[in-house]
Amino acid sequence: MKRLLLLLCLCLLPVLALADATPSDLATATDVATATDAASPTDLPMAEDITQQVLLNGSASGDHVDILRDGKYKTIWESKVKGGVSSLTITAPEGKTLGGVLINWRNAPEAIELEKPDGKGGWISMGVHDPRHFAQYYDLQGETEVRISHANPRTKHHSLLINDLRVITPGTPPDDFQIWQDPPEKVDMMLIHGHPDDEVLWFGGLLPYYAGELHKDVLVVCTTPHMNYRRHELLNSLWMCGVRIYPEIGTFPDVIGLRMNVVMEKWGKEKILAYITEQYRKYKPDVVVTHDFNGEYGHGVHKTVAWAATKSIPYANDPSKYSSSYKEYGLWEIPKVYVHLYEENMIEMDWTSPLDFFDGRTALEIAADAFQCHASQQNRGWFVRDHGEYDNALFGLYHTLVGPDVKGGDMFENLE
Ligand SMILES: [Ca+2]
Repeated sequence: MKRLLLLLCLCLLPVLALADATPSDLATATDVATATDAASPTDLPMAEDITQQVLLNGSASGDHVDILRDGKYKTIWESKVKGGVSSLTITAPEGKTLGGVLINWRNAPEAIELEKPDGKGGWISMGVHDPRHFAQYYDLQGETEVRISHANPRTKHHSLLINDLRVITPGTPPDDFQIWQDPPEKVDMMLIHGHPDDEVLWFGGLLPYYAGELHKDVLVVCTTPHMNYRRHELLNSLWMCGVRIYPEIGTFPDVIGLRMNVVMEKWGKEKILAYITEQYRKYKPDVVVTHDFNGEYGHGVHKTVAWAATKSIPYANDPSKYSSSYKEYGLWEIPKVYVHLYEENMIEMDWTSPLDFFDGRTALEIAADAFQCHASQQNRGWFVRDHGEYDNALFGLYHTLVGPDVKGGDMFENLE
């Protein structure tokens, strides 16, 4: 089931990408199309993960290339200049070809050029790609050797900084191989939270249930990117939960402490309100879910996010507020907004039913596994719990255009 869905997603990618394609996007879209090539699911062999078998910059190991494939996001590789170009080359092992590479960038660079050998000792271009994502898939089109470098001739000598990568042969990628979709013009649900790991700690089975099981278009907005390795932990967690739309990752710094006014001062009241208002207008969610007003255990960032997410509800539909995003995206009136642990119009979600998408596992079990993706946040006393003081199954309907929930347990009640 999951494999079929992923295949469908892959088939849709060219269409989505072409909707507002730039020349560099067109290269990406065309490349993705060759990956699946309209074959039926039974025609496509499973891709083989050859990460540990490829030569990286001509090396099987050593020369620091092993930190590119040690599975750790804290070990970061930096490219060196060779022949005037700072690049990464990937060479297939004997008898195999390169299907694609997933690169976890330390910094998502500007446009990247993919090249292949021209047979005369030089390189010819396979296309220019705008990475956009911190975890970016590149189709390597069955070549045996490729070179990756900055596309801009003026920055060809600039370093590439990569946390980790994975390489596969042509075919259907493994389930955990992240090929992210750009957000559609309108989403079903938006989860707005503060830090990587909040998405499962305080919202429990929300993402596995709505994004995975029900295939809703769910966009996660994480306001605080934190360290680069935590961005990748977040992406791993979201992918495990069945989210396939690449998240919006904000640039608001983390602020340690419980006081909301300290966070507000650092973030800027107007800046966070403008940011959230823009997300509402841009992605037009039917349902928004956000933090507890009391910040769960009192975290100032969580409190500020809840405040801004609710304060911005009328702003999204008010042309006098933040005119630049109004001019770009128009207005949006959000039908329903849920706040974690909000005591009015409270509903209790059931995260404990077996889900087909996850082969009978429950949304809560998947969320608990996804929390393990946050390797840097383990053993700190946090658990994914649908009970107790910070029960991740309790939400209050803070705002509704479609009346109160009557049955409960369904955030899309009265919308469908
Ligand atoms: Ca690494």
